[in-house]
Amino acid sequence: MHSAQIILLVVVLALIVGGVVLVGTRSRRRAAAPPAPEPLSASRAPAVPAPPDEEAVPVPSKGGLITGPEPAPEKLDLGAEEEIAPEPPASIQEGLRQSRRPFAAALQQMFKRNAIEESFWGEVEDSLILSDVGLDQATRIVDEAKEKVRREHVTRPEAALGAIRDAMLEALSHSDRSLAIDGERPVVWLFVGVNGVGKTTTIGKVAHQLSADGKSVLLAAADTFRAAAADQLSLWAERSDAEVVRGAAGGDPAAVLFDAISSARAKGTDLVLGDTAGRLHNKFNLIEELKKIYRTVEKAQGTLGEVLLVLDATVGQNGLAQAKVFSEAVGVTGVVLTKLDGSAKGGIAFAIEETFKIPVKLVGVGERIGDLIPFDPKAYVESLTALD
Ligand SMILES: Nc1nc2c(ncn2[C@@H]2O[C@H](COP(=O)(O)OP(=O)(O)O)[C@@H](O)[C@H]2O)c(=O)[nH]1
Ligand SMILES: [Mg+2]
Repeated sequence: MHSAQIILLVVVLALIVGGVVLVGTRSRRRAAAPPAPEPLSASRAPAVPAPPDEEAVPVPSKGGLITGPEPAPEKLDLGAEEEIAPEPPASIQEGLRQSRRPFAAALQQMFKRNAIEESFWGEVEDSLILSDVGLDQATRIVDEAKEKVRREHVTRPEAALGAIRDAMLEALSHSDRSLAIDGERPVVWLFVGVNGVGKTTTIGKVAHQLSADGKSVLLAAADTFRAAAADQLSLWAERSDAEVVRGAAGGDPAAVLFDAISSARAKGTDLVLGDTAGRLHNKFNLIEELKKIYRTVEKAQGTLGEVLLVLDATVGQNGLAQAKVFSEAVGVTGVVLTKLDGSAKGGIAFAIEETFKIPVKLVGVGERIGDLIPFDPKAYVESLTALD
């Protein structure tokens, strides 16, 4: 063998050995490497596996529908059981603890002045708008308070607070907020609204309160669009001592409601609470489905008591525009304003009544079963304007 050949052989051997060592090190490294972190979404995975048929339901592409933000992952875990244990009664003051701050804080600043000037009113109006009260209502409240202050020759800013409170209360004082509970059995309440606003949770809370008041309640799982929705409702039924009627996932929601009302009629149940889908393949389907569900109440010989539009206080005024389709599809009798505890602004009840001309009847102030209270305008206005 020539020396050149020997050198070549040595080089080739060296390359082969080096390669093997490198591959070995790599694979050892791979084995030793810590597992890749779970994607963030995994930690928020639903408490139960996603229903198998969820894939089968075509999910509309972005913007194709009337929905709010992408729905949160299905959450069947309704909270630890111990949370149901004795809990302090929910109150609007407690619920608005977070949201009253901006408006009250702005008022507090304004009241540091010596006299009421034109700019004072401009600032009140601005802070009302920033608190989600809505332009029209803010203007009306300020005009009215200003007029009252002028009539009464008030000059000190603190004295204007009463006028502002009166004007705010006046804006909310023309509604009948009573709930139709009595009537020929079964009285039916339907809950409509965008996905994720809190329909199913509200139904659970309402069922709990009605049951506690001695009423017999049956829940109709007419949101068949999301398979897990019926499970979620069944859990609430268990917790609130109510019955539940459910159909096949993806089945006809109106048929579920029909069965529920028929069953309630047979048993003499006082109330049927109907859950509905907040999202369908497209806007047309959603409206048609809602109308069909609405007509079913009569067809099944139930007494339509309430059609409650559920609105999420945290989505602000854009959410109201998206929810309008529901009030246009069916005759809504009242609004349930949920998540007021999570709203950083709190004044949305004014804008809702202005936009929909429908009274806010109930307010959700938390996720616990007792966190639903009747809407009391006086307590609401006092909470929004409470100076610390
Ligand atoms: N903080 C708070 N969360 C709420 C309230 N009402 C509902 N939620 C939460 O909102 C989420 C969506 O509720 P869900 O009832 O499933 O909405 P649906 O899609 O309209 O039926 C859940 O995590 C609920 O616990 C409320 O008043 N306050
Ligand atoms: Mg639901």
